[in-house]
This record gives sequence, C-alpha cells and structure tokens, in this order.
Amino acid sequence: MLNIAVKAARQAGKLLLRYTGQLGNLTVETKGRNDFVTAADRDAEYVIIKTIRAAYPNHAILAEESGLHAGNEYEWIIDPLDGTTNFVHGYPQFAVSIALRRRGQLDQAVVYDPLRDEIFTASRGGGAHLNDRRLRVSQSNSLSSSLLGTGFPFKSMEYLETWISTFRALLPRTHGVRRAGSAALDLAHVASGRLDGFWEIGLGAWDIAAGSLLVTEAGGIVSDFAGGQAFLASGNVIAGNPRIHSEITHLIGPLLPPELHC
Ligand code: 2AM
Ligand code: CA
Repeated sequence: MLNIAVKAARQAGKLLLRYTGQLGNLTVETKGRNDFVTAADRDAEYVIIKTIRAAYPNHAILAEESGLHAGNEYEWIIDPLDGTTNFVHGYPQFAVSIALRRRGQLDQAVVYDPLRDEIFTASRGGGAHLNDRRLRVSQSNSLSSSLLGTGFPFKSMEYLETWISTFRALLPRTHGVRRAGSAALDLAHVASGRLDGFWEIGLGAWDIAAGSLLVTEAGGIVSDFAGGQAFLASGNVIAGNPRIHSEITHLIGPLLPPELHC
C-alpha cells in the first residue's frame, strides 16, 4: 500500500511541476476567504485517486477537493497540493500528502516535495524514511536551542489574537520560528530533525494526516492542544521531539480559550 501511495505522490508531483512552468495561465478560484483552488489541485487529486482506485477499488477516500468517497475500512486521506497559496504565487514550498488510515489508526504515509525531489515515507511500526534514509527527530533538549515551525491563522481570523499570544510566548525562547506555508512539509521537517517542533491552529485532516505519522515513526510526539490524539478532527496540532513537544504544550496550554482544548 505504501508503494501505491509513493507511485501516486510521484505522479502528482510531476504534474504539479509541469504547472509551475505556466503559472500565468493558471486560473485561481476562490473556495472561501483566502482559500484557493486551481486546476493543478484538481488534476493532481484526480491522478492520485485514479492510481489508488486502480489498486484498491473498495477503499474509502477523503480528499481535500472532492471530499469523501465511501468505501471499506481503509481510508486514504489526500492533499494533492499542500501549500496552494505558495504554489499560485510561485513561492517554492508545496507538497503532495497521502495517508492511509484503517479503523482510526494511521498505517501509511507519504509526503512528497517535488521541487527537492524528497519523498518522506512512514509505515506504522516500520519507522520513517527520507528517500531511503531512516529519519529521527532532532535531539534538541530545550526550546532555547530549537527552530520551530508554525502556520498563521487563515480563512477565519477568529483565532488570530490567540495565535499571536502563542507566538509571543514561544518566539523569545527559541532560535527562531519559520512560517513556510505547507503543514505537511513542516511535519516532514520535524520528522527529519530540520525543525524541532511545530504548532498550528485549525488545519484540515488532509494537511496533517501523513505528516503526523512521519513524526511519530521518527520518534516524535504529535498531539492536539489538550495532549490528546484528536488532532485530525480538531486540526489543532503540536508536534516535536518529546522534550520540545512537552515544552510547547505547557507554554501554550494556558493561553488557549476552552474550545481549543482539543
Ligand atoms: P493547503 O495549501 O492545502 O490549503 C499553512 O498554514 C497550512 O494551512 C497549509 O498546510 C495549507 O494547506 C493550510 N491551509 C488551509 N487553508 C488555507 C488557506 N486558506 N490559506 C493558507 N493555508 C491554508
Ligand atoms: Ca491542498
């Protein structure tokens, strides 16, 4: 199943790269405030679904652009283009994200960065890999020597002040904070130790499903803001090596309104 996911991700990545050569011709549609979709998202999603369907016609699919396709207990969670805003501006940071969930547990994950030709993979219990190299989260044992990733609030600005308060609490304690615009790649970079931790409010399940398995299989921790495992449902994520995850969780917990304790 991981092989099929890798094949689908590479096909989609190749297609996205072709689109980057003709961004001027790409029509950008608005799904909602600050929420964009292009033919590149749709075509990449189509290619991924076609490849998965050919191998596993009975599996269910949850994909960012086409929603839920019913099936059996295997469910593929697909973001054909994570970082659409970057993509439409020609900013070089985007990825394809594909995960397989079975009975509530993530089993397989692929995040593909076509610009760097980096393929991040994980299988539950089998570790995480970048191309063919085994991944470990960073060894950093304190926020004071860490580089963190985050995402700004988008769409609704309801939690902008809350996010700013978390940023204010974390930034001065770290080496720095990056906001690169693809949560799937941010999590892949936590898995590979390039980032020590990551936090964001209100993502989609497809943005984080694959990346979260990469992090846990690389020895890191992923949780929601209450320290639980409901992050795919809430979209609220804290990830990091165990030490950094714990520091972020303790620092931002008291700053969150009650409805974000999930
Ligand atoms: P997307 O490009 O697939 O939409 C960046 O903060 C993260 O938030 C990305 O993973 C991005 O995924 C996600 N996101 C979802 N909706 C977004 C939006 N309207 N603007 C920016 N990022 C969005
Ligand atoms: Ca997307």
